[in-house]
This record gives sequence, structure tokens and C-alpha cells, in this order.
Amino acid sequence: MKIYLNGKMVEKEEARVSVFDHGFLYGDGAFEGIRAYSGVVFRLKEHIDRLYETCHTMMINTGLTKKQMIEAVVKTLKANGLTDGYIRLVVTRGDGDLGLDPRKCKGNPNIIIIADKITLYPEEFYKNGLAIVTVPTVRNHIEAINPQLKSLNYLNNIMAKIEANNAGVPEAIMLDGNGYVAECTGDNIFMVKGGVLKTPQQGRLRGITRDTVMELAATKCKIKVEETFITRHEFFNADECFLTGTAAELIPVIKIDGRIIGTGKPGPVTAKLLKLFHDVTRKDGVKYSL
Ligand code: PXG
Repeated sequence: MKIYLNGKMVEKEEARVSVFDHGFLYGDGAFEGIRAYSGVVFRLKEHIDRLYETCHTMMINTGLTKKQMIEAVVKTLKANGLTDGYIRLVVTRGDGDLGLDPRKCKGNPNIIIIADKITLYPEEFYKNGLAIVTVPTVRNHIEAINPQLKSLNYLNNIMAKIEANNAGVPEAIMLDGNGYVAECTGDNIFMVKGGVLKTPQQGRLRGITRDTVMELAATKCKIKVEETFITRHEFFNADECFLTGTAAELIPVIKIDGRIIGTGKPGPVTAKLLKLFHDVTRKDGVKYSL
């Protein structure tokens, strides 16, 4: 396996960064999780835009133009002979000293791109749907660490994931500080009620899959899409519920906190959107060949 490390392609064993890297010491950095389908890096431009927005807010200068970053992703996929796969793009603050002040990181950020095969959720989850729970860990306050930032500091989500693991479920709902549903630990959440598609407007990451699904619903299914504040009560009484994310794509949810959602089986709107999503992943993005 070849890893992109600061402009060079190096073997996995040689891809090393310093223990003084502030990404390691403080989670001070940004990342993206991206997918390639049949030689198309799905919505790569949108992923890079989101990465650069995170870096801008965090005041990290990658030193690369967006175009150069896109080329680096494609180069990594090609170097690994992958037409389908998962890309983890990491930008750290770089090497500093044992103090959290980012001004101590005088060098360049470390830029790392890993391209690998993707591990997917088991097929039965898509067929039968997930049972999930709400966990006690609240999603970060928007003025603490804004959930829009895809930073290396994922402890908020990891704490929620531990609670999901303890409850024996594969994903968990996190509420925002006001008690509204925000998102899951690594997925956005949607509900369908009376033919309207709804998803939380605040306190969540603006997922690339989420954006795509909202567009498909509005343009191809001609259904009304609302970004709004949604309570657990509304989710319990939804006709359908599903999660979206780069890894999961669209995955149906059939039970939340012991309450059956709709018929208790994956619903028709979810199935239709999943099919439309599959079609678009092979078309919408940066094309390349090996
Ligand atoms: N919310 C959170 C908190 C996420 O981390 C999403 C929503 C979905 O966003 P996208 O842009 O993927 O539709 C994410 C994405 C992993 C992994 O390795 C996590 C994500 C994506 C890919 C891989 O756990 N999270």
C-alpha cells in the first residue's frame, strides 16, 4: 500500500509523522472520508470544499490549492490501483512542542492521504433495517466545536459510539444541547412523514451524502424536503427513517429507543432514494482511469 505523505508516495511502513504533531497531541487537524466508485471519486470537489472550510475556520493553511489537493487524491488512488475504495484525507496542524498553542507549529501541516478498500455494513442491515438508540452524550454545542468542522477531534462522537456499543446497536442518535435530534456518530439522519422528507437543520455535519439525497428527493422524486428542528417524538412517529453517510450510503432504521418506525420494515421512499443514490455515485464526481 502506498500512502501520500506531504507530496511523496511512500510505502505504508514508511508513512510516519512525528509524535510532536499536534494532530496526534491535540486532535488539531481536519479530515475527510471520501469514496471512489468505478473510477469516479464521488463529489470530490465538494469534499475538498468542506475540508478547506474546516481548515479556514481552524486557521490551517494546507499550502496546496484545491486543484492540487484533488490531484493528490487521484494520484493516491492510481498508485494503489484502486477504482473503488475509501479515501481518508488528513491535514494536521503539523509539528509543534508540548504546548497547545498552534503558533508553536512553525513548520507545514502534515498532509496524509490513505486509499484502501472499504468495509461496509453487513447486507442484512440494508434488508432489515437498523434498531438504534439515543445516547446520553450530547452533540457538541455549535459554539464549542461546531459539528460542521470535520476536525480530528472526534471524541464527542467516540463517546457516543461507546454508548452505542454498550447498548449493542450499530449507530446512535445524538441530540443537540436543546434536546433536538442532531445526527448520529458518523451518519446524518432523515425521516419521512406524509410524503415529506425531513432532516435536522442545526447541530450536525453537513454531510455530502445528505446534500445529495436532499437534491435527489427534490429533483427526481419531487418530494418536499425540509431542514428543520426535529424531536425524538417526531422520529418515533415517522413513516420511515434512514441514515446517510459516505460509508453507509443510505441505511434504513426500523426501531428507535424501542419504538417501531412505520411498518417496522424499510420503506419505499428510502428504497427509491438508495437506488437513485447508487446511480449518481458512478457519475457525479472526478473521473480517472488507472
Ligand atoms: N455526521 C458525522 C458526524 C460524520 O462523521 C457524516 C455525518 C456523514 O457525512 P458524509 O459527508 O460522509 O455524507 C459523517 C461522516 C468513518 C467514517 O471512518 C465516518 C464518516 C465518513 C466516512 C467514514 O467512521 N463520517
